[in-house]
Amino acid sequence: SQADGGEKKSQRLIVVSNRLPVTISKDANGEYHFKMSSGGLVSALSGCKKTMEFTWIGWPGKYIPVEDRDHVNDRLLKEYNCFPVYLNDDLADKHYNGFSNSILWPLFHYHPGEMNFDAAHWLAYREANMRFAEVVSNFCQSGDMVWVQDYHLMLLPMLLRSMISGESAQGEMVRKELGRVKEGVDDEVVKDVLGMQPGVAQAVEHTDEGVEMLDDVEEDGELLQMKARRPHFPRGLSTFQKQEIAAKEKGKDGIRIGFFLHTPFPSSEIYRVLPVRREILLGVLQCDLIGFHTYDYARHFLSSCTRILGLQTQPNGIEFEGRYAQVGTYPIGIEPMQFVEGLQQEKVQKRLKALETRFQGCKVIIGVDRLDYIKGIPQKLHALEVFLTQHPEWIGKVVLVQLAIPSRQDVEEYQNLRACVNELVGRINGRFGTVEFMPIHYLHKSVSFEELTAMYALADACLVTSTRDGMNLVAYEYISSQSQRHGSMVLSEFAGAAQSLNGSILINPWDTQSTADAIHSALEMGPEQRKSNWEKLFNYVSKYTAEAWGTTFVNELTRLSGLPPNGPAG
Ligand code: GDG
Repeated sequence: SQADGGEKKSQRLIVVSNRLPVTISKDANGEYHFKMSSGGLVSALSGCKKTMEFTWIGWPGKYIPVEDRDHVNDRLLKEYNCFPVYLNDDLADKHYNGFSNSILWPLFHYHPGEMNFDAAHWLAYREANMRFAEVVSNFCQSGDMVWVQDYHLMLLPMLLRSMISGESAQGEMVRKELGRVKEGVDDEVVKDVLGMQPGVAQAVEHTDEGVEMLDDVEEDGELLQMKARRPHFPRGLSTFQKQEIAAKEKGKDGIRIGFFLHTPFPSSEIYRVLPVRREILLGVLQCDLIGFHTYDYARHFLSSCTRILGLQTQPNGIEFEGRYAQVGTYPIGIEPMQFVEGLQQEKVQKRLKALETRFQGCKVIIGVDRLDYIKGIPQKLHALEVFLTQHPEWIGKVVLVQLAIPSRQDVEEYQNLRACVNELVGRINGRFGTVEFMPIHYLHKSVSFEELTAMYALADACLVTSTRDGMNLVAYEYISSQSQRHGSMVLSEFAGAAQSLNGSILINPWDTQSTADAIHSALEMGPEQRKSNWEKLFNYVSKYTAEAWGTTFVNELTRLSGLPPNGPAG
């Protein structure tokens, strides 16, 4: 929208995540309704939205009939800056529940025993990443920044690079497995363009200017084949340089791609269990910037690249096919003011008073976790049981309010966990409970933001016992809600947050005795110590916010050119 053409157009930022942050519903009259969700990522991007032209691409979470899509797409884009990637239910299920949550999720959290590798799920993962790449590549223009989120989309950077340029990233998967070279095309030509991703562009014949090819182009929902031309490349160019030349012809050069992993990246000794370990690494190596929550995760990623791909790495990145993928640490945060201000609401204050009356004379420990085996809920319950056994004077004087938010209920491991936790809660309550008193208040449901804030403010301690956790934002939220009480934060050393939240009581959740001891210290800690801990913690949480995280990552990505810091090697 530059009338004079001289003004610099604002930077475009495209964020890609598995789910769009919008929930779509259709009422009895056939009318569509949209509701924006308020997740962490939404607030994290609020800073970038102020200075950039912003679009969010993702799966809308629901099947939309083809005839309704024009209307839905239009409203999503105009009202919410969102653009959908449609997946049918079967593909979405195999991609999300199948590969993402039954293979990558357990493996990245050091649960190889829970990993169910199934080739059909891998194919679905690839296919879904392909669909995303098609939508993003159609959408993006020269100079755009594309920021890919999380483990559901680890092949997207590579597929996107191939599509925007027609020049394949050297990923073996793209070359061999996705190769859908049309029959009947001259062998020599096929060889010449094998670097391109067939199925996206197919070579037809050589001309003086380059290679004529047929490009698959989607128009009005129909797949058309259009003639396009790929230039002859001078000898000795890296894949990166060829990609840029070819992309320029299509008006899609200078596109920077970032990737952020919200989970841990495991040690290479665990990562190498993955049957498709090469493909996943190659998938993200076409990025300009790859971000992790902690230094350890970044280091594990780099050492996996060395051990599995045989690549040489630098402490801050890795050169691959002429492109430099910078690797860095960007610990996420929250918007603490949402909790500080939320707590001032009359409704929340009223609820807090009611809860305080209900639990008078009794200390409250809060646990808030998705019901996921990485959150160490059984470990937490075991530690509470040991604590109550060794300190019977606390029976009747402390309760654990454990919120377990239903999660991924279609996956078998989650159903097993649910049964296990039900059993433990029943056993412990049966053992220590009386008619008047139960030590564990267990809720298997989600609660409103207001209720959650009131519970955070009520609690004298918060207990996070994850056996692995990318970061853990519950700890941040509890700290933000404790300006009055200065409650103790008991935090697993296996949560990324343990690297940042200095002032917490750190525990190893597998060490039941130490965890029980930590519960004891948390409850008995004097007000001065609690205050000084809380001040340190709140200081950190206020400084390293979600918005700061988003802005820092995007600013770094803006700065990068794709070239190695000291020019191309060799
Ligand atoms: C992944 C990584 C990383 C939960 N129940 C309710 C509710 N919540 C909100 C919490 C918090 C969020 O859900 C949970 O965030 P976590 O960070 O603890 O965990 P994951 O969902 O596993 O997130 C994690 C994160 O990505 C970000 O990178 O930190 O390590 O696993 O915000 O408040 N909110 C409301 N009602 C509930 O019942 N309102």
